[in-house]
Amino acid sequence: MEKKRTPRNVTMGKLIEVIAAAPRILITGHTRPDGDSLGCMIALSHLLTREGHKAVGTADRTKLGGPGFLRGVSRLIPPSTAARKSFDLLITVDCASFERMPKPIQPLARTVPLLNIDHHCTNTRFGTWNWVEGHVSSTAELIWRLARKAGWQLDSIAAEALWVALITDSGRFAYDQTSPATLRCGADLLRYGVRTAYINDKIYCSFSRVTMELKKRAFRTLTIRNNDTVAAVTLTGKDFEETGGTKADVEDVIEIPRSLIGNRVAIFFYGNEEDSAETRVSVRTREPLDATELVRPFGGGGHARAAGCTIQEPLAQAKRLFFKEVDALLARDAEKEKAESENQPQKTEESKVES
Ligand SMILES: [Mn+2]
Repeated sequence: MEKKRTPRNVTMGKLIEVIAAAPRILITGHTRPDGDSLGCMIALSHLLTREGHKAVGTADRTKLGGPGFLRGVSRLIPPSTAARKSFDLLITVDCASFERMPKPIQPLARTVPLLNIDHHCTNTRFGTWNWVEGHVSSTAELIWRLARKAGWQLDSIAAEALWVALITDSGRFAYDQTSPATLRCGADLLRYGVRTAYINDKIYCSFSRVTMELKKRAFRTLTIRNNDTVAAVTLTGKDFEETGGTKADVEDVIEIPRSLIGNRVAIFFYGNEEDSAETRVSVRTREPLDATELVRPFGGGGHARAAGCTIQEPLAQAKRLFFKEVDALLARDAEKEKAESENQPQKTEESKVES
């Protein structure tokens, strides 16, 4: 049976009514949940349980990273387990599309009424009811507003989960979408005994010695080109062998080249010097440079600012090929900029004449 879709945002009153009428509620974030997704899942399932619902969140607990310390994580059930249970309502939090839901949950989402709460402007409004606010810092802000409106009593478990969601998605209150409302939300959460310094350590100062060793090695390989606009770090199979680490231990290693003043293209190469197997490349760009243009010649993909590919060449040759693409992209961008600046003075000239 095709479910009725409402493209517009549901009212807060209707939303509370839908939740109140559902005894058994499953809450899911996106696959491989980040801090916002996980924090909202934990907070909402905890609050609704306290309100007398049978509410449970779902995530693969073995892959939670930093926010995995949150109290309430132990109550999460794996998606494959959730898929075998019956629910009256499915709530997605911080999940921009149907496909972003954990795969095992998707069949369930086709039959159970679905409430979609999110802050991604790209959200496809796949819910039976949708509450999507693209300009808000985090889904946590929406869950907090909902809790306030519904009169659900916050406690330290819910507040810490929402705090983690809020600080991770707002970049500790620093990204563009941080608003007075974001800070009001944070201020309110602090009334419930949030351990701010402890959480900061858990999320931002929690690198293992393996990670530190790998980053140290990555720093030594830092290469800077094109007047500081291009920077790259490299790790080899030998680095991982000798440290006993994996790529998961250096997920943010690309922040090393990316944090150089003036950086426009940051690259992480992972391959081997000698054998001709393959080289993995991760790349981050800054506006307006399109990272997918860099990886497309090698069959890679991703987003406009973050992409990756595998080059079927040993490290040195792969680097040569990739830097050629980078140079070409920068040249195209310079051309575009030149063309625009040539148009610009003409316009102002004209407007001067007019006025
Ligand atoms: Mn989010």
